[in-house]
Amino acid sequence: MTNPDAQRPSIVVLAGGIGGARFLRGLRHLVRDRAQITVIGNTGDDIWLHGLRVCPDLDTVMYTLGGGISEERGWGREDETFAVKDELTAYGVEPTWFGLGDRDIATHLIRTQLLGAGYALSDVTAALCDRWQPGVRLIPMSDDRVETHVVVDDPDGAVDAHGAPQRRAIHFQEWWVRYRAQLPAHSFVQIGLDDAKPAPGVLEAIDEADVIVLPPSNPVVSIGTILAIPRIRDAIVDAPAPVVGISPIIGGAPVRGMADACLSAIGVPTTAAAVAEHYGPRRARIPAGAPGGGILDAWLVAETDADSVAEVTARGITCAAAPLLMTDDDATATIALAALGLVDFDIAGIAP
Ligand code: FO1
Repeated sequence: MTNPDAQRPSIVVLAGGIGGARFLRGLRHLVRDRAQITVIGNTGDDIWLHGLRVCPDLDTVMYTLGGGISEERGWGREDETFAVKDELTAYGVEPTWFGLGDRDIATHLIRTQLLGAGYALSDVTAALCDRWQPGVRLIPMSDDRVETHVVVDDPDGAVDAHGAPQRRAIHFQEWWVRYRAQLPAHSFVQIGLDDAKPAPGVLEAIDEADVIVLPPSNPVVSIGTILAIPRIRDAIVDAPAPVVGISPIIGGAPVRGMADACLSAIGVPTTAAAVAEHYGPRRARIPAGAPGGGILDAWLVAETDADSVAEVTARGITCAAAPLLMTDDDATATIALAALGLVDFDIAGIAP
């Protein structure tokens, strides 16, 4: 029997794509209906493509929790075909480096039509989730358009008047998919960020949360982009709820994706401790005199990084090591339980 939401504890999760979605599936497996899970989804990866609005991270969460994800790719739909993509390629239509599957295109057609009719992205996302029933409340970080672009040396080798490489901003998806993040990123620029407002319900969810979780999503372009939306980071710093994160870096490398390329672009070492430092200890928890303004109360690292526990703890962040490979929902549920335990968040009846 599901308790009315008013009584169920509220878990708020800031999520990007594949890593965040996989974590959410294990978290849902852990709490079942004993807690309400609200996901604040990254939309900085979004792209207009062939006239369609594509929201990769929202769709990855929706498909993964709704049972429609391609497990093999981690994005897009299972049992997918790419006939439309092949036809577009036959017409010589660019870009050909981003594969929209035929089933996936239905989602983008509906989203584009509803956005065109004036509905907000958060309303459109709720409508799409009606079909998929992800078992969580999925809210985009903002209804405003925010797009991550990456400043790189011109891939075609153009140089400026002094013969230095010409710098160019390319869409995150071109950097991520076409160039596999192999072009050194000088910086990330979120177009539209300054004027973006948190989507309806985001600040309220943060303020009313019983616990806030940073899953092993990309700390720069996924969670970092959500935190960069004006007022979201401050809302988390000031929230009554404890904040716990799970390291996306194990043994000096990301488990999947290319978070290392993103971290090096902002001068953060690719280590579990450095990412914790990057998020920062929360004001109330830091030793007197140390720099504060962070958002982390606790940080879960992998067993291979157990030697960093003391360093993170010394920064005022509760830290422990545990197995962090999300090999299946049970393993991920165990990770979620360990993370929630670091901030004494216990849901009655949850068996370890
Ligand atoms: N990733 C790729 O590596 N190649 C693709 O062709 C590709 C297409 C694609 C289509 C829809 C979608 O929702 C995601 C897609 N992705 C693709 C993954 C996407 O780049 C990532 O999910 C995120 O943007 C990073 O988390």
